[in-house]
Amino acid sequence: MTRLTLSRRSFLTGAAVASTAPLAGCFDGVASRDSTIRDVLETANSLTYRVQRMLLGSDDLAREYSPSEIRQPQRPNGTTNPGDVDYRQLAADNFASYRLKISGLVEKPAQFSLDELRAMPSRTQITRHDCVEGWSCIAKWTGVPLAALLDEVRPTAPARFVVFDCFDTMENGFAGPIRYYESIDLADARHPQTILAYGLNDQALPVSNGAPLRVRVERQLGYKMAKYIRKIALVDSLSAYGQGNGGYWEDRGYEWFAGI
Ligand SMILES: Nc1nc2c(c(=O)[nH]1)N[C@H]1C(S)=C(S)[C@@H](COP(=O)(O)O)O[C@H]1N2
Ligand SMILES: [Mo]
Repeated sequence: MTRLTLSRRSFLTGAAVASTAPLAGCFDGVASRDSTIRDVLETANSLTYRVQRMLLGSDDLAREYSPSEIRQPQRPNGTTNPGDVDYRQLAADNFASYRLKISGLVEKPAQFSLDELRAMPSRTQITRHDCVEGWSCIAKWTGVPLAALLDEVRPTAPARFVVFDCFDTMENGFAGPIRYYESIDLADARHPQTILAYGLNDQALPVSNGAPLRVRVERQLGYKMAKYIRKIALVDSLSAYGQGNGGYWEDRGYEWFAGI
């Protein structure tokens, strides 16, 4: 039981205290070069998906903060300006011709413009984003609950995962550039705080933070929160994507279930 109480969130908070950084700030560089903290984080990674699921309960909410606790802009990380040609064209007209396509194991595949998404019921939440590198930011996110979109497209019985396909590519290898992608299970997809965000701190979501649409999965680490969402698919297996581990970073060794 002791082991289970060692959540990644408490490690991150501990790291912040140790470095005397303000508790609610962006802890830039706190852990990125500290191998001890890094090792501890990787130990926390070994908590299994099933154990974390049991502990979390399906609808427990991540902590939400007050506006006064937003102390700085959300620190852009990873890709901050995709070079993809289609993306550049969409960005040039402020994403007016962007369409979010949802397909795969659904009864009613559909696509949504940004205006349509903005017209749907929205949710705003002030939450803390924890990056595996050891920094955190508190920010206010506004978007459409993913559950509402799932209700529209109606996943079929075999659907187990939601896969987010992104516009940005991460590196050039022999096989060409690799697109960022991520995935979550339906329990997280339907969680009340899981939103496709188009707003950040009362402004339109900036390109550096994932415009036009990025997912918030508040009970998991930052790398789960795909930015620059190109399309979404409902699937029964993750094997067809990348190396089959469910995400760009998962294919490079990170845990698929990155519970905090
Ligand atoms: N498409 C895409 N999504 C991404 C990334 C990325 O490089 N590309 N980086 C991830 C990581 S590691 C983090 S910490 C967050 C950073 O989000 P931010 O730039 O809004 O802070 O986005 C995540 N989602
Ligand atoms: Mo991250």
